[in-house]
Amino acid sequence: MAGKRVCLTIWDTAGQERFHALGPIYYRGSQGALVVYDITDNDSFIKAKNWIKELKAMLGNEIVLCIIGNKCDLEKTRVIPLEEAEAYAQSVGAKHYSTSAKLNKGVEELFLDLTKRMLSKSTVSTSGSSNQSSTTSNRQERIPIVPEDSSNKQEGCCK
Ligand SMILES: Nc1nc2c(ncn2[C@@H]2O[C@H](COP(=O)(O)OP(=O)(O)OP(=O)(O)O)[C@@H](O)[C@H]2O)c(=O)[nH]1
Ligand SMILES: [Mg+2]
Repeated sequence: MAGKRVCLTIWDTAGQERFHALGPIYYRGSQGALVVYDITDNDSFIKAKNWIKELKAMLGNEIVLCIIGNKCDLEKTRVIPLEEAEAYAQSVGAKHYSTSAKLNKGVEELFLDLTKRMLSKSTVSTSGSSNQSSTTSNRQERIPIVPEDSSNKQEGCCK
């Protein structure tokens, strides 16, 4: 892209977002996040908003945020108006995209735009003052590893 070879490493939470505590494993050190909701499912939009809230609280402006309304092939049963989703995305500094994974619509455009946004962000952050350490390569190194306190051990989520 723009004369540069770009390799994206993509982590899919693959249903594990049910175990909310696992979230940081996916988003720490990431340059971009894709939060997907189903345009025919209000609950999925609420969950997407919660993820955006967490990503913003944990990573601030360090991450490029994409909010994706998927299943746009099911326009007839849409419950989340496009205007509402776009206005929400704008209000949180994210960008909204519409896709249909089923019909392969909008997916390539989404990844190309995300890559473009991440590249321009990394150029800005690396060309800024040298005492900034906001590039992803060194962000990973700052993850604290805290030993588990057995006296404070909670019941596991899987019983
Ligand atoms: N009509 C339509 N159905 C879709 C589309 N994308 C996914 N689906 C269907 O929606 C259901 C859920 O899709 P998944 O890809 O399993 O969703 P997911 O969010 O990755 O689910 P987890 O990996 O379990 O978190 C499946 O039945 C898919 O076939 C789409 O663009 N249009
Ligand atoms: Mg999945």
